[in-house]
Amino acid sequence: MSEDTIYKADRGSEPFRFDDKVAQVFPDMLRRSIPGYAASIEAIGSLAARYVRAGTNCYDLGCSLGAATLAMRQGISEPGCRIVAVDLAPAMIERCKQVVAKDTFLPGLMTDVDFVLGDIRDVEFVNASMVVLNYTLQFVDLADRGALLRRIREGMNEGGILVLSEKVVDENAHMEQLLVDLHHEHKRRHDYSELEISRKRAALENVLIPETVAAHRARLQAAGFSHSAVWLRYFNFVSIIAMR
Ligand code: GEK
Repeated sequence: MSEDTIYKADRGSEPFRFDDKVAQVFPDMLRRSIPGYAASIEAIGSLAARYVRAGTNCYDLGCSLGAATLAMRQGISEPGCRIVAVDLAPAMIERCKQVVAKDTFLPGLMTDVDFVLGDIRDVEFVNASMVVLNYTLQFVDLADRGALLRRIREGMNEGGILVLSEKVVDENAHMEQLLVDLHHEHKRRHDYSELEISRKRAALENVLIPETVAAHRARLQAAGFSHSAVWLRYFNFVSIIAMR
């Protein structure tokens, strides 16, 4: 796994982009930056085993290098399914194809994967039993998030599930400061320097827009999901399951 050294360099005021440099070091970046990331991937596999029905579609929205796609594929135990893996960044989707092509885990079921280079706001959702937004909605314009979730819900079958993982903010300023401090401490423990942490933070300003857990759950309810629950929280990162 290539080491993420991107913000060892001064990149000036350049906003964060999912380019080739980022794609090359992405697994290391996510592992060291997102507390709970590995747990989210593991649970996506378990949830796929429970909720994906025969002959249905699964969507990995903002798939990056396909970690959630592989977890779903390894978890699915029903025949005739299809996974649609979507990402806006050419560097990500190209590498994702290579990663998935090398997946040799499965003894029997080889669920097909369709790769889509495009915006998740343009995807048509049909016959879906599982939809994954693993740390992706936070990059979508705030104004578009509600409509996207409504369309996802409309394309889901009864009993289908959505996994929504996000960086969040706390309503309380003191709590928010504590959670940010703990996250930065976590990054220092994973060998990011103070300078790398502050450069990355500046680059993500206005690119990654976090919301409160309450805002996410209210939007899910407004989109028509019957209920939702936070199943993972690690500092200011959460993962929510919502049921159709
Ligand atoms: C994982 N889910 O490993 N349409 C399509 N893709 C988008 C959009 C959009 N509108 N906006 C952002 N992306 C992955 C990790 S990373 C999380 C997801 C992170 C894509 C973007 O190109 C990137 O690949 C991904 O969403 C977000 O489980 O970097 O913190």
